[in-house]
Amino acid sequence: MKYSLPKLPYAYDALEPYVDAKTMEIHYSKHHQAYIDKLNDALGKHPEIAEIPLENLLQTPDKIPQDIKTTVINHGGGHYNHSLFWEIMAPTGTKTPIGKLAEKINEDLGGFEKFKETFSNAALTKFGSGWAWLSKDKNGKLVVTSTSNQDCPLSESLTPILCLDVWEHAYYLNYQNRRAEYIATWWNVVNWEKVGNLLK
Ligand code: MN3
Repeated sequence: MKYSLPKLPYAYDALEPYVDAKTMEIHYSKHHQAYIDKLNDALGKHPEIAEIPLENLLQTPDKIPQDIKTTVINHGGGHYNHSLFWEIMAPTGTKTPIGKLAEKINEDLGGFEKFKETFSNAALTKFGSGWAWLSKDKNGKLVVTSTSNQDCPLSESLTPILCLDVWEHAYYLNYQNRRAEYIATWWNVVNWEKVGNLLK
């Protein structure tokens, strides 16, 4: 088996009350694991691409054999997206971006408050299941986007540095239909130091 669950950098209950322990446990140990299992199954059918890093496959999906292409985009995307998602959250930290990241957000996105509004809106208005993203484009400019399903910004020539999962499995136990509340409280657990490091 090629891919396995990355270690969660904190305990299941570490992000409470914003992200509850039960949601974190199921999301990480069941949902994320399921993406990994299906990704490994698909790649097992094509050992010739087994050595290509997942990032490269998602950046250039044309490299993926046709019969497993959709599976790798869905479940490989699921593995990549969730791995990033766990990393960009933390129980404590700076409550706002610092250093170069703060400067870039001011420069490219009209300041932190404006960025939060744009990003929250992208997350809120994503119809169905998907993600909101902060990414760096080819010219190094920061952009806010959203994707459906487990589609990853890597496939749009972007380098993601912050993401928010708005699939119902990410919030339904605690927030039910209140996606807006989930989004608004999630800002409390963003690991800005990590996001700043990813920008570099
Ligand atoms: Mn999820």
